[in-house]
Amino acid sequence: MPATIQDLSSRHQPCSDFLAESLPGDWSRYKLSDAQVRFYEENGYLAGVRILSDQQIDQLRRELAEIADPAHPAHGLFYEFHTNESKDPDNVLFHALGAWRISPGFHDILWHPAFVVPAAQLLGGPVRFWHDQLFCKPARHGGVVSWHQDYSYWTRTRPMAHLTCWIGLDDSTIDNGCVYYVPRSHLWDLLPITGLAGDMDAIRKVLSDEQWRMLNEPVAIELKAGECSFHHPLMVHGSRANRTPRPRRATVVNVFRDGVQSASSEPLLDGVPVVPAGQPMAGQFFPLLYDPAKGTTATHGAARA
Ligand SMILES: O=C(O)CCC(=O)C(=O)O
Repeated sequence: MPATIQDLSSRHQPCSDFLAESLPGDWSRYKLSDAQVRFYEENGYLAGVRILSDQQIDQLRRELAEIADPAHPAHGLFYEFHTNESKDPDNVLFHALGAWRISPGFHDILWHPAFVVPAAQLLGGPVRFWHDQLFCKPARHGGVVSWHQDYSYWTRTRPMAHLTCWIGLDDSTIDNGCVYYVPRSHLWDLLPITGLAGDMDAIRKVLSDEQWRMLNEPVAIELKAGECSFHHPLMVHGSRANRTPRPRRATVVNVFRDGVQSASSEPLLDGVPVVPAGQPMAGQFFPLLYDPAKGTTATHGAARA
């Protein structure tokens, strides 16, 4: 790595002024209502929670444009980088893991109180970082994300106490390929991996007739840029193609409740040292983001929930 490249994974607190307008004040303003928490528990998802200001959206769009270029000097810090996960040029899905190591906005968003406070409520405890993802569909030839459960990809971390937060960097609509959820599918058993791009319905072969019927009655999660949806690790979700003249860009933050352990003696992410099976997930790559019992992580000082 050239000397000038900083790996931001060594910084376990906000490292820029990205959150300057979000941290001060009483964090209880970020709390979900009891009705929202109940909705999540019953349906496996919760949509329409605002995370980002217009200024923060603009900053993330600018940083995304820079880091999506494979010639970016810190490109090697991505855990995974797929300019097109589908390989089909008419159905492009840009998908990358590890932006938090590279650019300040994607780093600091992990500590955003509008994210960590609700996440702690939905997880029922302290929030530890797992990894981030970028999911971007270009205008006109954006591809699908096939129906899947996130935890199918995460069985190497246990117990299942995980949560996903999907944050739009554009308005997402039915036309430009918004996420769809299958309400209450978080009550299904774990399904095997059937693929993430290309064939939207590849999951069909592992579903019962009743599950297939439910899958054909999904809910479209249309969101304004800067809003998020949270979903359970067993929630079946996917998204359709983008044929509009507008891109559909999103950043995703995956977390788990503190105390989740490694269940593998292989590296959990590319380039990350092994966390031996049975050891709690922790260390440079898996920072504790927020502990509701303490009101905040130490470095947030006065900004208490
Ligand atoms: O962005 C999308 O369309 C899908 C995102 C997704 O699969 C996820 O957030 O787990």
